[in-house]
Amino acid sequence: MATIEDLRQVVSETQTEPAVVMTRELLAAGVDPMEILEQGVMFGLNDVGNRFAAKKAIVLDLVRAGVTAKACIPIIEEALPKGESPRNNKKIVLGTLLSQHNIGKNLVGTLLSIGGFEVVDMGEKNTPWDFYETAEQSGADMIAVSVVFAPALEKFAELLDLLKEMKVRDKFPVIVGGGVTTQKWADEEGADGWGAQAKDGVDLARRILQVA
Ligand code: B12
Repeated sequence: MATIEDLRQVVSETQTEPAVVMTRELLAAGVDPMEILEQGVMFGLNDVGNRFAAKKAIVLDLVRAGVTAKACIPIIEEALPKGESPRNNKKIVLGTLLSQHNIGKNLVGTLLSIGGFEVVDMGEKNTPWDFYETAEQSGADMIAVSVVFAPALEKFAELLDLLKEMKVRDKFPVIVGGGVTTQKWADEEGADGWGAQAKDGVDLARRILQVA
């Protein structure tokens, strides 16, 4: 039977079909879906990212890695325990700032929904103004931002400045995460919370919005 290490390997090689088959196999064998996601799919994606950074992979490899991950993730999401949390009346606006990378954002959205929150998914390539406008128009309780590549880092500072300028900084707590962010950076920027993993988004939202 395939192991999580095998799954990581085929994701790293961007072999979509074998990755899908192994994901199914691991789930059928009772392996924890979050473990499959984090140690199989995400580690494999990281391998591709590291090769790209070392100039041993090209953009097409990133595209293929994205396709492979996106084929496995819905199968894993299906297997996540659902309906454990009652619906709460808290609404969270979620999107990526600038970037096209939406795999992490989508995971955050799925887990927030499973966690009982209403998610307003703004999709990709948003500007600070998009976040502000959507939060106002939807009557959001919180903004969750996914920052996956470096140019978005300074845009995050712009978002917080914009919220201050519009006098809604207290109205919309802002949480952030994503591959290029760190706790230290988020603290320095003045974010209300930072998470390394998608599941941290749920803990942060519960704590900040005081939901049981
Ligand atoms: C797949 C991929 C792509 C795909 C994305 C497909 C898609 N639909 O998402 C495509 C081909 C589009 C792509 C394009 C590019 N990419 Co790219 N890509 C990747 C890759 C390999 C994986 C990204 C990913 O999905 N990771 C898995 C997810 C689950 O991780 P994540 O987003 O970080 O999310 C997790 C946590 O961070 C957290 N999280 C995320 N958001 C949030 C939010 C909150 C509130 C919380 C609490 C938590 C949280 O939860 C998630 C799960 O636990 C990474 C390498 C890597 N190591 O990540 C490079 C990477 C991100 N890409 C990179 C680059 C440079 C690019 C391009 C500029 C390449 C180019 N020259 O064109 C373009 C940019 C396009 C654009 N305008 O956005 C760089 C960024 C470097 C940097 N410092 O800026 C990376 C790091 C590769 C590298 N090592 O150089 N890419």
